[in-house]
Amino acid sequence: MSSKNLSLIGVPTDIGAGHRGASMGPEALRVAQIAEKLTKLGLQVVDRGNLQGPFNPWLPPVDGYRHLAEVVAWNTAVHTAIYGELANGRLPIMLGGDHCLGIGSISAVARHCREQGKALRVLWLDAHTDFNTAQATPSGNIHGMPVACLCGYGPDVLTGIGGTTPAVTPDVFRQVGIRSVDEGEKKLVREASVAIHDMRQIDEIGMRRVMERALEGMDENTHLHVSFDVDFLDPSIAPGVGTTVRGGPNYREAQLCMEMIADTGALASLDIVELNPAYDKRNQTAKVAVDLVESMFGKSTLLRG
Ligand code: 4U7
Ligand code: MN
Ligand code: MN
Ligand code: MN
Repeated sequence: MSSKNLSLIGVPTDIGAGHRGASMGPEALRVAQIAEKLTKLGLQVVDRGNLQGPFNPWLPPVDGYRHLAEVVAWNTAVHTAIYGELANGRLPIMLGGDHCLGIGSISAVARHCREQGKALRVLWLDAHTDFNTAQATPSGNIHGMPVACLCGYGPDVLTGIGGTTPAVTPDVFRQVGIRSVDEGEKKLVREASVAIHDMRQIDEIGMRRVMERALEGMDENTHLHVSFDVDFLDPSIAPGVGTTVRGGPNYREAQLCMEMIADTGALASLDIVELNPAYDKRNQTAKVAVDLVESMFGKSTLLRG
């Protein structure tokens, strides 16, 4: 691992989502003892508390975007915070918040990699490709658009966060767990040649070979960023999300996915997003997410050492 000094950054907002409640995600992860559990693995963990931003006014979309100005404000704060942690040689873990915040965090990671001459790989664990545009979106919710925005398809105020447009090229992404892509979005991901490892591929060749492919071609110079949308998981183990899609990875498949991330030794930044405690029962989804994050940082690998 390039750094064992972890910084937790809470981003309590549901500004880009279609259901309220992801704003409670950071606290639910803390209640599930994310800091304590990572500390037990021998990592140095500092909780930076929460970022601040505008309230969710809960208005309808305007010109294809809901809450665009507020989404810009939150993502600008995220970009600054994540960039600062990386510049200090630390490993930032963003506790979301909805997935629109990936624009701020990944643009910061990309900027850091450019400055350090590092290669970037983004592992996007999600039921959705999040590649909608104002024209393609069925909802106007910006949590369905972060990958497109990062690749330069979106409003200038979002594609320009971090100073360079586009922040990344589509070839940095490997998407795993995909099982819900909108009609217009399908055309866009195909045109951009995003590498998608969908659920059918997991069914056909198994999580092990899917992850081998998704992690292929990385070296000592690669910064691995994981963007973990909790709706990646099957709703039977993770009901606490706003946008459940059945047929996701089960507990063992998800564990293997995380263990293989740990084995790369390249994990250098992480988003945990879309956790929605309003849909959860007894914080079980936060607990599963923390359990999986422990594996991502080597918990199960230690047993094999
Ligand atoms: B998430 C959706 F229409 N595609 O754009 C949309 F199905 O960050 C859902 O992956 C987006 O949870 C889900 O609204 C965004 C919908
Ligand atoms: Mn997502
Ligand atoms: Mn999703
Ligand atoms: Mn979602």
